Amino acid sequence: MRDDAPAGPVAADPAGLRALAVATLDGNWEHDHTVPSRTLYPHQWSWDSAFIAIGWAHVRPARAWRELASLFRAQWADGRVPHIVFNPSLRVGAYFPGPEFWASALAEGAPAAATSGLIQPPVHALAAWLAYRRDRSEAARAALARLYPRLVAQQRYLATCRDVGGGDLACIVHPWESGLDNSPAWDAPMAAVRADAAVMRAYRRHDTVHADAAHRPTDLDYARYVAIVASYRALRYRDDDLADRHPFLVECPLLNAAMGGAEQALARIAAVVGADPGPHRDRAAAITEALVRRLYDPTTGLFHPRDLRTGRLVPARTALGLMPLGLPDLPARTAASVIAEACSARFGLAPRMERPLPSHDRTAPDFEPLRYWRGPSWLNLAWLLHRGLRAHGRPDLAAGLRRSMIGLVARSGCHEYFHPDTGAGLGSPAFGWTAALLLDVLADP
Ligand code: 2M8
Repeated sequence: MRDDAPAGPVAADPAGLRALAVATLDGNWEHDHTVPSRTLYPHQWSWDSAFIAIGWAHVRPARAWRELASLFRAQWADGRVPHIVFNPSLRVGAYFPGPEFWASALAEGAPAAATSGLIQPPVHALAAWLAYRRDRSEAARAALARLYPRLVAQQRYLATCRDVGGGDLACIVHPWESGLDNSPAWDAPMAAVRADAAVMRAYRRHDTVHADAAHRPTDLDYARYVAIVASYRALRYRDDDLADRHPFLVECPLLNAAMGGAEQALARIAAVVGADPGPHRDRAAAITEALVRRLYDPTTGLFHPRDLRTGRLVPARTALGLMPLGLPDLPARTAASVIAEACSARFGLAPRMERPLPSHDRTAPDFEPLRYWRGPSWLNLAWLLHRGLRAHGRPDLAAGLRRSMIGLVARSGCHEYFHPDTGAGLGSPAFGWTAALLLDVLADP
């Protein structure tokens, strides 16, 4: 089956949209978690589960807690939350790279379940907090209390094992850890990874069976993805020697903004479960300070990834650079410059948006409107920016973004991503976080 966009509007009113989103989530529910997509991503993904839990909290709150609990059952002893938890009942080859490629069982401290060895942005504490805000039942409080130490361990892993640059930020060791796999943000650091596209002849890519190859990362991208995993796997996914032995080490603005946001959420959660919020507030402030110090470029008015191999900021202006706006304690002048960039022709944010938010600078020569994270619009990026705009006193822009998100799904359905000019649906047609985050914005006018 190929994923083609529907021809006309799929739902015209909020009730119809809500029904579509709930049906999408129900269709992707799999005993204790929700798959991002039945075709492209049939296992459990880390940050997808967090976004999806936010949606479940609106309609079937018990599933929000099961979703997060099942993910954190696969947490490693060192605190890392794996970016994929494999469903053992699926056939070999249901996804590439599958469990046999990752070989997580060889690593010390890996869980019984087969998982990847990578992480994704830690949006889970925020998800848990938002789920609790909607469902303050005794069962929810108990679930939150069980999650709290695991969320704290997740943060500790990032703040210690992943602070390779020594600047109080976490680094990613693979583009997959950013969640924006083939963003132009990774082109420069990826160019240093030695690989040959011909390597992919030895493997069978699963994504291009279900989606148009022109809408996905290239074979050369995949050859490098495979090479970077092979490097980390050879270290048994240990982080001690990364600086000397690993080819890809980058501080990502989105991942670190999520880490700061997680401390803000943990401070609130701590107050509910009888723990001390103070250390979380202190760490949140330290992360915001480090983000501004290390990743903000006053000449572009945006945040940029820092490549630890060269010590330099990556010049590409991508939507990643807008994401620290989600931190409420971002200095007002920094927030104002990020908002100005978001409103520029590059990203087109406005109270009445003509086109949806792109994932990359529209004016850049390497902007590709169809190719995955190199231009298309994604609901999770819009949702994160929407929160930031509200936190920084721009309800007018937040409302414009909200309308644009709803308009995308009304036109094309719960697609994975959307054409940034026409809004046509791309990728998987029944995608979990699109449905979940739509439920969230519909519920909160
Ligand atoms: C995409 O990433 C996976 C690898 O992790 C893939 O391309 O196969 C990304 O969009 C990522 O952000 C997302 O979590 C995942 C599942 O939806 O798919």
